[in-house]
Amino acid sequence: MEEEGGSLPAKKDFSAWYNDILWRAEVMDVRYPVKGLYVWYPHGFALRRAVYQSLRDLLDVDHQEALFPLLIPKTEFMKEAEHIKGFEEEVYWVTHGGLTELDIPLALRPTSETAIYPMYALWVRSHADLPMKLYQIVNTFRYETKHTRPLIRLREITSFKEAHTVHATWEDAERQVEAAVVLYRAFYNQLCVPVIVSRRPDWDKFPGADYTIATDTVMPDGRTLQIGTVHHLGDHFSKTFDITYEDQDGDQQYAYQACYGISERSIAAIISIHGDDRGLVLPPDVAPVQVVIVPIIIGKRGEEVLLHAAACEEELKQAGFRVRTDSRSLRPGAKYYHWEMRGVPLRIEIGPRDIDAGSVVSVTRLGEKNPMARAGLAGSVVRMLDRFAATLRARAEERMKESITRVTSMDEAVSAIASGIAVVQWCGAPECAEEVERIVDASILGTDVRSPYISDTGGPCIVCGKEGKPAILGRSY
Ligand code: A5A
Ligand code: ZN
Repeated sequence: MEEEGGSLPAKKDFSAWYNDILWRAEVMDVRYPVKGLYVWYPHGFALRRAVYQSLRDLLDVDHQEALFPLLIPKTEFMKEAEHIKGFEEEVYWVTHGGLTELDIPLALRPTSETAIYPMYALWVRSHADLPMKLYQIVNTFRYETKHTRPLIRLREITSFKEAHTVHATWEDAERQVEAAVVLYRAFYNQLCVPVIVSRRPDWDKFPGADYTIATDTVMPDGRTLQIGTVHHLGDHFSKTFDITYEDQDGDQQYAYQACYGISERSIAAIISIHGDDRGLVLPPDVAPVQVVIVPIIIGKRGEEVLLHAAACEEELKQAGFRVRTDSRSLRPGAKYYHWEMRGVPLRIEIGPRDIDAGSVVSVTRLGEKNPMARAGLAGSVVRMLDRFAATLRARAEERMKESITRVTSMDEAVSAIASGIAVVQWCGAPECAEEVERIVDASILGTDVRSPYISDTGGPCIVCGKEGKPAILGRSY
């Protein structure tokens, strides 16, 4: 067994488990000698590729992929006042080319509004050009001062998907915000990761936005993780960058914009929410290996077993599965351990007795073991993986539900936040937010909460007693 470095800590010690699983399952190597920068191992990168393929497929329905430069001239970066205020402490600057000081310093993009919008000013001409919906998947750099963590808080975000859309009216941009929320829900549904959608308080919105809608999930330790945001930018940037279009009457109008982003936090969520004491548990849609075939070579019928395994592999490949046969000369137990750690949803074991019985043995990553008829194998695997995904989804959904508690007192809020999200009534006043945040040592994450578990039942603000609305409170990563 691969036990050189001891074994994976139990998941109930989440922080130790998370740090350990990243290298044991060969997702990330954290030994790169720059803080906040990490290295994708091939297995992690294959997972990333599948996750981002699923995101691309969803976006490509009505967006187009493009690619803008990494470097942004200071003169462009400094144009939008709110945006600068929000990001100035996080920007890395390139000041020299070799030994020569640059006339205009260049920012490493922390996000690409100020790289993209000067070009949009050139590209958007008339109402016929709208809506314009582009996205790119790039690396961005943020000099984060909070504790950095692999996949969660990075200084180089390697997998930043940012979409930037342009519309004729504020209402059109608002509809796009809603469409983006639907898209992110579909994305996280494929990852079997439950999300809670809410509107960030004004002081927490994206720098330069009218408002921000966020999707959060709850991690096993009860802390929340923001795994996607959608921003209505109003006309703030179009006025700054002069993005105008000619309307039907021939008049020049400022455009309205939206933007929305997702990072490799989506992968942190998959790992954290589904993984267990034995390693990763990957949703079938994005598992780099969906089915692993383990030939059980005992006695004299080794050749025959390998031939059967190869035939199964071929059949499953033809059916479109990502499948591997592990014919290394290791004990079956060592192979099971290896592929369980890496999260493979389904294992198929084939030995001489299975051949005689016209069947194989299937074992899901959740430990469900069944004989499966050799005939019609691909169809059985489809059904098994569908059921597996449904179970993952239901299990995660149930935990999410359990981690949300409606409370009416500060004491209740404190205990709810220890294991998840507290829902309080809040009047909307910043003073009341400050007060409750101070007492319970957590943040108001959002209002206008969209979750089947949280309804607006009315009631007084937890601080001042005036009529309030539900707000979610939690400690976030
Ligand atoms: N231009 C818009 C889309 C934007 O930059 N929005 S954002 O700042 O909210 O980032 C989008 C998403 O990227 C966030 O919701 C969060 O999930 C992720 N993200 C932000 N900073 C990150 C960091 N330092 N490391 C990893 N992911 C990060
Ligand atoms: Zn109040």
